[in-house]
Amino acid sequence: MTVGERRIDRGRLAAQVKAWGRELGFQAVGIAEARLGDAPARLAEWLARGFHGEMDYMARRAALRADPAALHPGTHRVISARMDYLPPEAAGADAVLADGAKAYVSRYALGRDYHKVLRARLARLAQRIEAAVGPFGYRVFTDSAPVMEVELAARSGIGWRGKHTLALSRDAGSFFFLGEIYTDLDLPADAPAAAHCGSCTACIDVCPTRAIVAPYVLDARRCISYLTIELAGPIPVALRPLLGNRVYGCDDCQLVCPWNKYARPSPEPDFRVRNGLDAAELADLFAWSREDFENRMAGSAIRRIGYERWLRNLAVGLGNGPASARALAALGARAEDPSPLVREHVAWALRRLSRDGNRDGAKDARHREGERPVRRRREAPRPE
Ligand code: B12
Ligand code: SF4
Repeated sequence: MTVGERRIDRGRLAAQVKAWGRELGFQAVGIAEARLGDAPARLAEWLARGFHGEMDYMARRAALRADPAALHPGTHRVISARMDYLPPEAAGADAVLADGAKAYVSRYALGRDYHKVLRARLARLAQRIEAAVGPFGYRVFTDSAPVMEVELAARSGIGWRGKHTLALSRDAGSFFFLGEIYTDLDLPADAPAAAHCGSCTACIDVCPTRAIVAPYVLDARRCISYLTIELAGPIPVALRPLLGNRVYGCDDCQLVCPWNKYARPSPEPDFRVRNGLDAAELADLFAWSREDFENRMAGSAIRRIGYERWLRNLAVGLGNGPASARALAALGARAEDPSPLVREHVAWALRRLSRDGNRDGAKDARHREGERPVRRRREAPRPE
């Protein structure tokens, strides 16, 4: 291919891009054609069914999402990159989920906000390409742009789409972020990833809120990740008991997945656990002032939801936990909170704890009426 005046060996450049990506901290890099097949039609159906809930941005920017060249004119190929995020030293997820006095924070949010990390790294990768081929058209994205990231990752060979809708890889499971470089370079595209879920339905069966309504289809309005992060107002009362102690996101559908036996700890210092968030007590977090929240969550993705939503989620966690003197005192101290949102969730939690009586010492708060037990990761299917 020719870039400006230069003749470039496309195959060699593609191999270099992947090697540079690994040097820059990505665990895998793949290249896809900038086409999405029938994915935009499925996106349209998902939106038509209202599964996006209050995420208006998903509907507003659907046309750009459906066509890479509409988002960035001239886009011909998409370089997709994977960065693993499991912090090596984090407390075990199952143990935290089983302890109703503790707060479960999704593994992806235990360290620094990944957006900046990935965007900066992708920009450096693009600069390395530019140094080799001269000026070329590109734009980098991760998460917050109208890009069908999982679809593009699957098409670039990075991973197949699991039934929980996330990208999965045979050698890394699914605990990774995705980012892309949209480019006008005519790089050779990789073969799409083959699927290896077989007949396994562990992720669908384990979901506490039954949010995966069919294989590959998620009703976000029921997903704990949506309820604790995206939803601004009150959490629907019927779903509150099902949240257990999950106060920021949810990992259940990934924790149960047999392929996550192969998930690897991230070498990225930015993803190391901060503020003891891997195994903090709900009551301790609930005692943070607004200033504590702003200071301690600076640089964390959690800061984006703001103090009120954070307290709302913690109140639900406390209401689902043991009715210990600590929990009751923590909730009582916020019964007159200035925020109506927080007050209402605190009142709900106090009613729930008083209804259930003093269960001080109860370890697992999830085995109550109407709640689904969390299952351990399945052993089957054997990797193909
Ligand atoms: C909106 C969003 C959410 C929403 C909705 C999630 C969803 N599944 O749609 C909420 C808030 C619930 C959410 C939660 C989470 N998210 Co999110 N989210 C996104 C975002 C911004 C857009 C996703 C999207 O386009 N959804 C719209 C629907 C229609 O798309 P879809 O699910 O891919 O739908 C496809 C399938 O239904 C498929 N399909 C339908 N029928 C069939 C049939 C067959 C046979 C097949 C093969 C496919 C198929 O076609 C559709 C179109 O492609 C992406 C970033 C991005 N820009 O892509 C991150 C992203 C998907 N999220 C991510 C993460 C990490 C999470 C959480 C794990 C965070 C957490 N721990 O709480 C959870 C996981 C929940 C889950 N099981 O999906 C990562 C996933 C990385 C990975 N390994 O895949 C992404 C890619 C962000 C990133 N840059 O890393 N998320
Ligand atoms: S993240 Fe949790 S609530 Fe959402 S689909 Fe997965 S298991 Fe269900």
